[in-house]
Amino acid sequence: RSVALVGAPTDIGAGHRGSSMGPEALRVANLGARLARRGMHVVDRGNLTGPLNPWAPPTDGYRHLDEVVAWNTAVYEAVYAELKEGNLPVMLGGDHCLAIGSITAVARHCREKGTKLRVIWLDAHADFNTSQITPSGNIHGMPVACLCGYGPDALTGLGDVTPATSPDVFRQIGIRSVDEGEKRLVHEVGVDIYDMRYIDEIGMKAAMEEALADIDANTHVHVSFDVDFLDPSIAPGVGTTVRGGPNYREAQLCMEMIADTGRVGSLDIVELNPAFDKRNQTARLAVDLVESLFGKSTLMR
Ligand code: DIR
Ligand code: MN
Ligand code: MN
Ligand code: MN
Repeated sequence: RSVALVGAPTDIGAGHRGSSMGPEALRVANLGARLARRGMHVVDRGNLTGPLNPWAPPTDGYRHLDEVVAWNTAVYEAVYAELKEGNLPVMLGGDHCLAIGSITAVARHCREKGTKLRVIWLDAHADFNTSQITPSGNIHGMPVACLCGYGPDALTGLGDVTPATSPDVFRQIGIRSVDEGEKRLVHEVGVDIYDMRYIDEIGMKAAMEEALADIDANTHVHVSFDVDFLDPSIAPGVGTTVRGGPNYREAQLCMEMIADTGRVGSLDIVELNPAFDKRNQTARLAVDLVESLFGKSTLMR
């Protein structure tokens, strides 16, 4: 079993340019070598290709819909191919719209294997906007909605089954910025959201225990790691910083507890934007946390 790094260098779904440089920043921060040092067999598949960013205004509530579909089709096919080969895909974004493709692929893999899917969505944002309620038209604010069937046919129907998933699959951690219409929708559909107030009150440990409850030997855990999950004081290299996120130790504990399930089967690392970073520190922090997600700990191994 290999870890397969799949780069998706685009900022097509974002409101700032620059997350297209994310895959290379993660490579420069030694992601591959760090995972190899953990005893994992790592293969770097290089980067997928797709349309350039036309930097156009939204039409009918979507910016760059055709280009987002093209990139997600490429991600879907690449991630599905890795899972089919028995590999653990790590999608290097790119902006968070790419999770539509990767999680649609993971959902198909789980259906074919008869495995239960659990998505741990680490983010400052709920990413549950639709074309009707989005304040921006940016599709990186819509992937969870699309995966649950709320979105354009071209994105909700990427895979073999539509919708690819349902809200009960998701556990969202670190949330602290949800738009007005989005608030109504996440309540209506019942997304399980561990927002920062909840984490402040009960602590990261208890929150993660709840979010990871009933993961069993037959569960595939997909982690979708939006780097803006982290507090901007430690992770400035993202387009949409929101203050009040998890600090370094809280983020480490979160990753370590996910690792302890032993069920991580796929990962997205998204929204890293080197144009906002300083000395690649946010990429290096993301790599540090991903090592923990794959089992690095202070005293063991
Ligand atoms: C905002 C920003 N909710 C939007 N979303 C972001 O435009 O829909 N998601 N940055 O990661
Ligand atoms: Mn996001
Ligand atoms: Mn975000
Ligand atoms: Mn699997």
